[in-house]
Amino acid sequence: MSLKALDYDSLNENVKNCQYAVRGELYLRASELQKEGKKIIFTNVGNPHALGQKPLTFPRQVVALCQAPFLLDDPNVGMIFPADAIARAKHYLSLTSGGLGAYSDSRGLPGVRKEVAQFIQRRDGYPSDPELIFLTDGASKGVMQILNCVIRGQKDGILVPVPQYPLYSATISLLGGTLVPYYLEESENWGLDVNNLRQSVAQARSQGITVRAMVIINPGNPTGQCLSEANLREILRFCCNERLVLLGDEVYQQNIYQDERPFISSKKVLMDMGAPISKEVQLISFHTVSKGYWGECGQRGGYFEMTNIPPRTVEEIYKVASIALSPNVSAQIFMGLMVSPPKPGDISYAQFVRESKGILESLRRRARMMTDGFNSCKNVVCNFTEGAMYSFPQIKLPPKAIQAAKQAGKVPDVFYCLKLLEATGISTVPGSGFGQKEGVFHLRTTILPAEEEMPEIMDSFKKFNDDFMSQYGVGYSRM
Ligand code: DCS
Repeated sequence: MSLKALDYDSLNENVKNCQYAVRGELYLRASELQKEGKKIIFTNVGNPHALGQKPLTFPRQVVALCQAPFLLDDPNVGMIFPADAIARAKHYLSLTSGGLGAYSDSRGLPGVRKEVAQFIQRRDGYPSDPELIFLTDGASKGVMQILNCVIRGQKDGILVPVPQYPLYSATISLLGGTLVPYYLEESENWGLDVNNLRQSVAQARSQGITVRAMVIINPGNPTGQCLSEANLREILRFCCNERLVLLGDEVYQQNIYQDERPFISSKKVLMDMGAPISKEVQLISFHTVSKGYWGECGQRGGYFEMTNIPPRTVEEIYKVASIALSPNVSAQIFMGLMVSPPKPGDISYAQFVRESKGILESLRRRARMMTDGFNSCKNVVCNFTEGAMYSFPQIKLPPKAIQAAKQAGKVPDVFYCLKLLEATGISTVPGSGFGQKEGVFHLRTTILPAEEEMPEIMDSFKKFNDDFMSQYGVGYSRM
């Protein structure tokens, strides 16, 4: 009997080959344990509100009013909502054609795209054109749309950092392209060495792969490093010479926990380099409302900005975006608010600053607590989380533990993370889900648990780890 299209054996192989560890085996087991009544600390996903982060007040007030515009006609509205929130809600509603229940243009509301362009211009000091900004349902959708335009088939390669956030590996698999890895140097604070890039490209080419684009994640996920300006310049020069499109994933640009290397956008560095390179390199930059001190993951708001992309290509990307009709309109308003928050003198300014600073300062302290906690554990070493939302310690698994994992039919880091989960309820993602060098093991955890819970979590991690290491002997597996 012939198979039907959605019988498992007849599914698109690209779908079956695609792996997404952030919601993989560990997550599924954690969900099961939770159903059985065990307390689980979900540190597998960078989902701040799920771990208790409170939403910023002002943007929620504005969007609440946009969702329920009849409140604006209530004579008591001013008793619940500050005047600047009311004014902003009216402003955003005036940018829509029928409120939040109406589709917008598939590139997003022109008025919000203009606000995004103004934000980029303020941030970078260079003009930004709203026509080259598309609003998306989270950064993920934008990344998928762009990779879809780039990848023509199996012979097309995309340079992706290893370790990487698996949106990239998964989407490249889904689209039937080839991932070309370049390794970040753990011993250099997860720095990016352009010589590694050259080697990766040469090797891919020798296998008949056409390398078409390069992904950078800055600040890094899962690795947490912030790229220096000099490094970004090298990368842009490399992309120019190799004729690669640069996909700059900058979703963690607000999440910076050190002062030596503040965030600097790829667009600014490119423009600073001047002609001819500033007119040559094709760059797509991504941003989101899911991260930073906003953490509004569930709203699904994002944008991408295109630099040096020919108008006919922009038209094609517009067409692709149009198939999905319209990004979420409420999320577009969150994006508008993120790029134009309350200003000094506004009624809500002080509260907004207090809330956002409070979150960022606490994240900075948590980044430090986690790194120090991991580094106090037996056979664990961890680079400081300079930015983003994750800690990515290396776990030096003793040979006996590797043996035990093999016997259990598990990848060694999956084995370790499962044991950690069962013992402590801490739900992490094994390093193999992000890619790592052969024979080296990691785990990723977010730095998002509530600050007051952090000492207890790190104590319980340390106890588990040190017992585990004693149980399996103290040998080192690192080659
Ligand atoms: N890019 C990077 C580097 C990310 O880490 C994420 C989300 C995204 C893009 C997509 O975000 P949005 O689609 O929500 O805008 N990070 C995932 C992670 O590693 N944990 O949680 C989600």
